[in-house]
Amino acid sequence: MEVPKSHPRYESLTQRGKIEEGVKEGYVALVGMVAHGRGECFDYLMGEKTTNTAEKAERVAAAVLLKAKNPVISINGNVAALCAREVVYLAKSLNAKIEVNLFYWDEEREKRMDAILRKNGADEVYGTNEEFKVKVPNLDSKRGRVDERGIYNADVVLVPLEDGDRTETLVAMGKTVVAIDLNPLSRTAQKASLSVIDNVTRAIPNIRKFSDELDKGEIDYVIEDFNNKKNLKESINEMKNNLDRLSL
Ligand code: PTJ
Repeated sequence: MEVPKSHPRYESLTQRGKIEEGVKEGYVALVGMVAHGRGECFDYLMGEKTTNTAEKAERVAAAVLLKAKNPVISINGNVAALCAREVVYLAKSLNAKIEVNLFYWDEEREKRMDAILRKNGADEVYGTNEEFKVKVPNLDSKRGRVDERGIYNADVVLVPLEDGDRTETLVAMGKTVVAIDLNPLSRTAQKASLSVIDNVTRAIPNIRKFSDELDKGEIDYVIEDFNNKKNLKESINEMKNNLDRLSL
């Protein structure tokens, strides 16, 4: 459906349309619609804009990714539908790999993911070749099969819209996990090394902007000066304060 730009819910309806299109094209899981709806609800609570705490975390995410030796951006169906091109831009600016990782895995979806990422400018896509797949320890879901050239050997993994199990496993493997999740209470947000509580459609371009702006000399300081647990708590307070304002 064509949404007129003047519609007050233009942005939200456009995102829904992209998810719907992805389902029709066979690369977004049907359950991806449910996940998107949950995200919308939290986005509403935070005022559908990047909050101060999210912006802080996005700047640190850029610093962590710039400092990484082998950074990898993990992509699932929803992320590909919402912002495949922005992910490719970010990967290029960070010299990071893009790896397809699906919870509701099937071969056909994986192929379609590969195609959609290449259509959006990716030169190389990891995680779509059986030859290089290895299993991470203690994770039985399909997410546990990763590319040995990518996530398996990554030091930093950016995981937008993730499930908590894998975040926990990757952290236990000694990796720095940067999660993007609108729900600050999710296990992913709680277990990640760095939690960006924002819509992936805003977070990815913001991280790229910060990665372009950050001076090499300030990277270590930006990382050391940040306390994830504290910032996460503040992000919950921001939602609370936003509700208080609205209920006055
Ligand atoms: O493509 P697949 O097979 O890997 O499946 C992807 C989904 C997203 C369906 C799968 O990972 C899943 O079921 O995820 P969950 O457990 O529902 O978690 C999704 C999380 O992402 C929830 O905490 C949502 O609040 C959050 N979320 C949804 N939309 C967005 C979001 N976070 C950031 N930006 C969004 N646009």
